[in-house]
Amino acid sequence: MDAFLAKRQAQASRTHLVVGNEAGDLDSVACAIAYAYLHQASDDAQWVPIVQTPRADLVLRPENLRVLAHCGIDPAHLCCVDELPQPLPASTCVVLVDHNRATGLFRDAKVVRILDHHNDECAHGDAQRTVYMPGDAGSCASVLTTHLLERPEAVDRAVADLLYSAILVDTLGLSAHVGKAQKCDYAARDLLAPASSWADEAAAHAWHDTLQHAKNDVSHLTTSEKLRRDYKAIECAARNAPRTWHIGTASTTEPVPAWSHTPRFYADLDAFARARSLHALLILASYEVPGDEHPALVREVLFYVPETGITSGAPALAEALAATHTHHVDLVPLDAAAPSQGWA
Ligand SMILES: [Mn+2]
Repeated sequence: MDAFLAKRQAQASRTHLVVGNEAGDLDSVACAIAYAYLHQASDDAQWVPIVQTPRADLVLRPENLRVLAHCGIDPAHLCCVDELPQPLPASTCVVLVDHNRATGLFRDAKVVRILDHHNDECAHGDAQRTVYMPGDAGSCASVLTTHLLERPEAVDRAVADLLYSAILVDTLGLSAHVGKAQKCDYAARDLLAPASSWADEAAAHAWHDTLQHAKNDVSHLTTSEKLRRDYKAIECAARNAPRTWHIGTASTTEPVPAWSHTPRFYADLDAFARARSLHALLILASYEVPGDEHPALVREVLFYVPETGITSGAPALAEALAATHTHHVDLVPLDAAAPSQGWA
């Protein structure tokens, strides 16, 4: 696997790219590598897996590095987004994994294939698509496994380990009570586990704990690094000016209230939002707390609007969100610090 990646990375004409989403999570990285690897013999095209993380930021995801090391993959042999020519050659073809609308550098590339598990934005009408709803697959690695692995008994151990690790991380260890794991994920587990390093359930649990621990240990990161770790940009059409809202979402595993009271928290949020010309920045925290029988999953959202953002519409939008009470969403106010400028 590592030799394959080194060869692909050295390829001069990178015109066929398998691209994971811009958050660069394990699911995206594993799917991009696995897709390229699985198609090396069966396709005319030389697919190059792309990690949508600048090389310097690979260290922000220790769980990814942990899995790569386990699979014998040297991160130096991966191709990072900041190592591609800008703009891309006009002949560039792209396979999207773990998202279904091309972003950034890939926006105008020819998308030929999509494998995903997010709400389908129905972009790239010509592409061959295998897009599951989030409620039907907890991980893109599961979609890829159930659709592309024709002979799972012959699957390479490194491929099985990459995909199985991504499924474990995305579904919180395939836990039934958290509710992220779906039928597709269990089916993928059944295909991959026997070929992987964690054939029995106890070993898989232990591996998941190791990865979760690596993922949650963000204590050494600055606020800007925590925001960059799992970041996505969204554009929303609006009826009034500025017509297009630029919204950033930063997913974290750190409780927001305590974090918001740390020095320079809002100053760092503000600098982060302004550097990306954001109208609003959302921090989406999700983490487990001990429960009566099982750990419970807590989700928090902090909505920050810099002074230059959509301050007039922000309070109304936040109030509308806060008024949402369904069996899925039951928001209660957070005990977070207030910013001295901007709005949260
Ligand atoms: Mn995913």
